[in-house]
Amino acid sequence: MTNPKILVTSALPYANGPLHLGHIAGAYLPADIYVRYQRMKGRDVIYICGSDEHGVPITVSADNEGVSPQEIVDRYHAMNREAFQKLGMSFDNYSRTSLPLHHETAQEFFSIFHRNGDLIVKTEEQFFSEKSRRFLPDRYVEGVCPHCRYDRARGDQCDKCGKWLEPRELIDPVSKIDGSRPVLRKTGHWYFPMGRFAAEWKTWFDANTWKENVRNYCMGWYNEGLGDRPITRDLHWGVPVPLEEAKGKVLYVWFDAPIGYISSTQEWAQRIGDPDRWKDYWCDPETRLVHFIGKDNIVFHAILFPMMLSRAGGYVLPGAIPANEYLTIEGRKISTSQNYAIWLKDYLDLFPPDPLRYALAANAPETKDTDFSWKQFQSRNNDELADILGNFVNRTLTFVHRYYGGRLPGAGVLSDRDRAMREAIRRAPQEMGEALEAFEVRRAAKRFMDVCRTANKYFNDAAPWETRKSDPGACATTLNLCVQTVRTLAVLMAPILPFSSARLLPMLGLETLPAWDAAGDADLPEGHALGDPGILFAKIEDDVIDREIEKLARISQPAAAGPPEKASVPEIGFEDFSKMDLRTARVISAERIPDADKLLRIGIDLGGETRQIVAGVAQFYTPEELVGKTLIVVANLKPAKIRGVESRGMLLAVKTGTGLRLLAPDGETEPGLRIS
Ligand code: B3M
Ligand code: ZN
Repeated sequence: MTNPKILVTSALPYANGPLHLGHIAGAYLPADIYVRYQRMKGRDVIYICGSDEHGVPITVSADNEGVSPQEIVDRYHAMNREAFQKLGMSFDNYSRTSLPLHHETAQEFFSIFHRNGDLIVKTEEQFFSEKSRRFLPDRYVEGVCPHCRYDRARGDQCDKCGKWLEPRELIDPVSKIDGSRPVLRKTGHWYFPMGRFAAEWKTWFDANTWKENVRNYCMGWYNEGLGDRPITRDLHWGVPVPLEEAKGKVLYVWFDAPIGYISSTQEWAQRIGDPDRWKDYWCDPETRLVHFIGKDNIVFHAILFPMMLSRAGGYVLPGAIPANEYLTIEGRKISTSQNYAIWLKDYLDLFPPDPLRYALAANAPETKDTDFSWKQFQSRNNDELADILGNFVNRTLTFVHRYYGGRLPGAGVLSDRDRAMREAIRRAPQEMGEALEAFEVRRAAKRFMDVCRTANKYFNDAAPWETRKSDPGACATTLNLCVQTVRTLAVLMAPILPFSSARLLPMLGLETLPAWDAAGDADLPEGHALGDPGILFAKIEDDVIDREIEKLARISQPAAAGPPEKASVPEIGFEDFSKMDLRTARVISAERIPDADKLLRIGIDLGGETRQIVAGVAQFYTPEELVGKTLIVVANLKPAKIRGVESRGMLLAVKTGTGLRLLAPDGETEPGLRIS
């Protein structure tokens, strides 16, 4: 096979806030693992990213803090770049879209389309705040989604159903800056007529294989009609539209941001002193362009950007889009507005990067949402990294130091067991590589740990501490194979656990890491001198983990009436279910809580015991209609304070299209009965 060029991108994170584990698990870590693997395969790969510094997410953050957008992007660009670096993200370039180079490149695209007649100008009515005297594009307006009725849909996209919206489509729109009801006002904008290019796009799209979520989202949009999409905005922050008659308008952030991949590559080429080098990747149809993104970005990477590249002409189009699903934390959806997240920076202040890389890789949200729990993280570190991988490496290296003076003993005749071990490490690079080529980092991580398990078991079964006396030849063979296996593992672990691999190298007495394809060669010579052994993974104690769990539990839930959570729900056994103390409860009192228009303070009778519960049902029930009802409550939920009011238990409810309905037993029922 020839050596294809691979151009890998990760979504440019908005520089309006810190990164959290949800970001990392999806668009970043899997990409870094993939890229590190490709480099070790000797492929011609570059990895491009940078901060997305435009758009309403930035200006809204600036408005909220009362500072300039520049101040926001400077702060978070620096912060995110540093956190990425500490996590070991190996970008070839990490740029930012506020750079003049990016502005020029983005404007160039607009100008090409403008010149070629690929844009339409339309004057249409758009939301305007009379109170603040300004237009309200995109996220400056929120309202009810016309498709799924989610009540906090943003003007550009609904977070719940993922549909791309125009602010005008929202039901009950409200201005985010001043809470006013916006009015419609005429303004002229440039539109990219996606519908006009749809047939051409479809032919290209159908000729490729795509991940299922990418195909499904795209076919959904395509079937609804792609229409004309406005690519300019009435905003003061962004890339100015390069036309005299467009003063005061900027390019839509989703028009300029993907071009950021190109300008970041241009910046890289300049930095390495070969300014045209970016074209080797972007302008070669043989390049494999791979976009790692989250599923909410699919439409932009699989439809809009390929159309832009194709209309501009001469650019390679994406060959793979490994779009990830979401990560939940302790069973709950991440919410930056409620501060419910694990921030990468906070993690890195407490723990080394590798255990997180491994835990997230082993549990990557590839085909469905997955959950991160601190307990599972602890177990991945203690029971897998430390007890299996770390233990195998440590017992092997210390044994060789103790009994062979730190020099590799030679192997004699191989037994069946030895041959099986030898075969396992010979096959492993290929097997793990196949998973990585397919962007399946979960499978790769699992395959890797399986090899570690096999190795650890081999050490146990071969029992060198016994054969050392009874059969020294067999003992030497075992240790030879174990050290060869440690060498194999040092290579295989490098994409996922780069820091640990780098620490293992001197312990193995090696200066450079063997190439991926040489990982299974078992070619360390007899007598090879090992370095000093050390501990690769420290165990994490319960109290450290418990503190983190506590921290998250203290972040209060948005009352019972939050939006339905799309969290993936793992299977549980009956013992898990029976941990929940679900009971019937009769409402004996209910009243509004001052200054909390969604909450009711509810007194319940639990069959002899009375309690107070705070529930977010005030918009759906009056206090009067609740009193006397028999409902269902989780009686053993940890007490919590909601808006300063103690709540002991939680009412069960479902969110329907129109609001919230409390659950009740069918027919007359006593209070306090256990549900089973
Ligand atoms: N900044 C959206 C996001 O962070 C956006 C990605 C741009 S990729 C060109 O979800
Ligand atoms: Zn929706």
